[in-house]
Amino acid sequence: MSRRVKTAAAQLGPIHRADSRASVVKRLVEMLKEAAGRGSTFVVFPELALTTFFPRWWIEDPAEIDRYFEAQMPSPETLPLFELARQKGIGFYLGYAELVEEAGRLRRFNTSILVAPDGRIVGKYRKVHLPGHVEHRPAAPYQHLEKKYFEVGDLGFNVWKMFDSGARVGQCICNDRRWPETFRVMALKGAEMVVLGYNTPTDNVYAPHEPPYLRVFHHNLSIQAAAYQNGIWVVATAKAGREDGFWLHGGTAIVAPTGEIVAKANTEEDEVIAYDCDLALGEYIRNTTFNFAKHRRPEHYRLIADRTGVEIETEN
Ligand code: CDV
Repeated sequence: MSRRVKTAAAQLGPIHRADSRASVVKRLVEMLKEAAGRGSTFVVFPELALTTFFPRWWIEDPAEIDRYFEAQMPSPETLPLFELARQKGIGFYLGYAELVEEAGRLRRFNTSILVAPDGRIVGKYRKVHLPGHVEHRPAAPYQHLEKKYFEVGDLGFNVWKMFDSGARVGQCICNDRRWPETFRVMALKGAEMVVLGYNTPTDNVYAPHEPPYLRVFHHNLSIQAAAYQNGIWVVATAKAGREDGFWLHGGTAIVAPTGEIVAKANTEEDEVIAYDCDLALGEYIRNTTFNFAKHRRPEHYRLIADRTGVEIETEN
């Protein structure tokens, strides 16, 4: 059996604060239809794909905060996407803000799911590397309050078998892509493809001198290195454009295990890109240069798992 996954990345243009869930789901549905029409069997949507990137806003009213969260998945609003995907026999990745009651309390996560072509949710991930801050920074041009609105994900980095080909698919979210550990853990679990969504401001609020072109360069650098160093496909989908005036960069891309970008978006609007991903392509990389079993030396990597921050230790 051919081990290929016809994969689409469905980039979203801006979603404004006033936009309704129904209007967003309609856009997702349209893109899923387009992907299906182009023969794709897997569609990757962005991070927090159902709302504006609300962590840029300081919000005090708990009810207003919870308006951005999903207490149910699928919900009556998102069901049309699940139904269409099932009709078309398409799997998808979707990022959203998750509100859940667990261990007797309400918990909030920046979450993504993998949905099989029969409409079942087969995999869930909760974002581990939450960027930003907790406190209000009134002098900043905008906030980045992921650390206020979400808990650190507690599910780890995992891999799921999907499709008739049994493709081994891992998932992560946005800032996770900048951390090599993210991909290496999933590669050690046998991932052949890692998919992710992102919302990346074009300017770096912590380093205003950083030019916008470097933001896109660092995005590409991260996903291309991750693909090559693990011999895997990486699919990264943006929410892009100016949301209520705040600019998120595009750059949605499908990266081959060679590290080459094989498809990329060229707008900052709703745009579907697609590629027929041959899962066998990464095998030679995983069997040669990055044959983990043969060449890794975990005895020299212990510090990576044991230490979080830098403690200066020099040999002279
Ligand atoms: N949503 C994100 O995680 N955004 C971060 C920004 C803040 C740098 C990112 O890594 O793209």
